[in-house]
Amino acid sequence: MFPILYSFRRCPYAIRARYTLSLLNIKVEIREVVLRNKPEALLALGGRSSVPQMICEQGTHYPESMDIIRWAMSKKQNANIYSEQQENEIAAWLFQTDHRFKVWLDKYKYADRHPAYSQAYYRSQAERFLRRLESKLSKQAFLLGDEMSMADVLVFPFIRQFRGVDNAWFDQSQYLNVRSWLKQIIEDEAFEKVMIKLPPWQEGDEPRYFP
Ligand SMILES: N[C@@H](CCC(=O)N[C@@H](CS)C(=O)NCC(=O)O)C(=O)O
Repeated sequence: MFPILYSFRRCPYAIRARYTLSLLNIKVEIREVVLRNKPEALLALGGRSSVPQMICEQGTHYPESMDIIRWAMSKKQNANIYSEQQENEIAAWLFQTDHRFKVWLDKYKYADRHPAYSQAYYRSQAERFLRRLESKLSKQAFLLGDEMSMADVLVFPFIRQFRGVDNAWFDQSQYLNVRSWLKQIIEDEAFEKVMIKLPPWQEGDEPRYFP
């Protein structure tokens, strides 16, 4: 039996979890969820009903993307290769992404639901994080240095989502280094594997495995 991963293809949190599992080659049973029609088996896990979530054979429940990622990294000793300072940097990028940038990203994406300000205003707020990324990526190829690291994996799905709100705006924006960083990651074969299309899971389906 493999752990069961409830996932949603386009969800940035699920993408970061799948990317990590794929990178570390940790096999799970994958169940594609339709958010407006969540399966009973996911709701029955209790607590939050967001994706991604993972449940192991022994019943251990991993209710958030970072729980899944930490579990995956703990399974592969050589994945824990970061110094204390790098761990701190990863934690800072994670915090900025999940608790600062994401707030503005959602308002930018769903500006019609937040009529207090214009879409351009929400984008300009989100751009504070883009400037931070741009500054870092103008000095080095990836967030921790010249190689891709967990920091990039945690952040890039959200920049991809930001780009998707208005591709044309992003692709001509001043954030040249952020643009090429994102392009490099999403045009790589590793990302293609993570974005494989699956039909929605239904009770009784034959298991599908990932990666
Ligand atoms: N903090 C969670 C957030 C996950 C999340 O918000 N996922 C979204 C999809 S991108 C979701 O499931 N939304 C539907 C819901 O919350 O019911 C994590 O890191 O896994």
